[in-house]
Amino acid sequence: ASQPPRIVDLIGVPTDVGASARGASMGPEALRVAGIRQRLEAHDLVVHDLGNVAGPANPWQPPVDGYRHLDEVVAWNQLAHDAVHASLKAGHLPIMLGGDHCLGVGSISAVARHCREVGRKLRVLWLDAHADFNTSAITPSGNIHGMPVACLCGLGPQSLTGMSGEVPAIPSKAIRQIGIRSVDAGEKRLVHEQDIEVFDMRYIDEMGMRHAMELALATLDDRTHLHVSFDVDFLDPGIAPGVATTVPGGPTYREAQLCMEMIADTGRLASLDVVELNPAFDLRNQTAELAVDLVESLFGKSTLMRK
Ligand code: 4U7
Ligand code: MN
Ligand code: MN
Ligand code: MN
Repeated sequence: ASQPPRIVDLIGVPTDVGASARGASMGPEALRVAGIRQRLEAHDLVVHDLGNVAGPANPWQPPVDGYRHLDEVVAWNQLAHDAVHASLKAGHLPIMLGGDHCLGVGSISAVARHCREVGRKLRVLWLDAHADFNTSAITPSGNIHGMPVACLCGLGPQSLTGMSGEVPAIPSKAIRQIGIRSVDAGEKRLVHEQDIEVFDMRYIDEMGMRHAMELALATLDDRTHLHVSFDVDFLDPGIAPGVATTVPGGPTYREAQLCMEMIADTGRLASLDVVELNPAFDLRNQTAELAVDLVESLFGKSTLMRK
């Protein structure tokens, strides 16, 4: 069993082609301004800021056949896939700075490909207010940032489902969704059909974040690659206004910290997405600063020494 990588690669993917509100393209720079590099370096990590990948402009068109900007979404995801895969291949820990959540397809397809290549198991934690399980047939918006989990499970256009080299890229049983509180009607049926394990806000209300995370992190072993896909709208909008798709009733500051600290405690975190931060909706970069604070906790920040 290898030690978790200690070199972190920051990969900026500045696009909002998968959303209908503009502004997630400014996410990578807002996270840098909030000091993501310095905060990680304070934890004895070596940080390589690889800068931003460069993809096509947002054409700002209505959906066609249930997809808005499919060609541009594929292009950006291919760039994200290639950058994340190269980072993993180098033995580093990639942090993809989004960008909207359509990029989860490219990032996690790269993780899936890497896990196949090195014979690792995969666990994906999807921290989000939304299930992101729409397809072109059921989407209320056509926005592909509402579809990445379905694509990873093999439901979607071949240009996105096939990105890892296999369809589905990941088995649905590898996924745990946490914080969910907005699921569209057709989406709800698919999430049930695919048997995705969901710890929604009702579950967290009744059982607590601690119990939810204990179950979401159960059965990890030293062969497991743990990927976290952190959609910033996971957080309660009262503390995190800097997203385009706020849903009331999300985790508090303390609940979110506990979630991140329990992930850190596993020692298995091997790749991360920070997506959907939208500086156009933020107040003095406070949501970017909060996201950086929580990322720091994912790498072991806690008030007192525990071990
Ligand atoms: B995000 C939505 F209809 N479900 O598909 C959709 F409510 O990556 C929202 O989680 C999707 O921020 C939100 O457009 C995508 C909508
Ligand atoms: Mn290196
Ligand atoms: Mn999302
Ligand atoms: Mn969301």
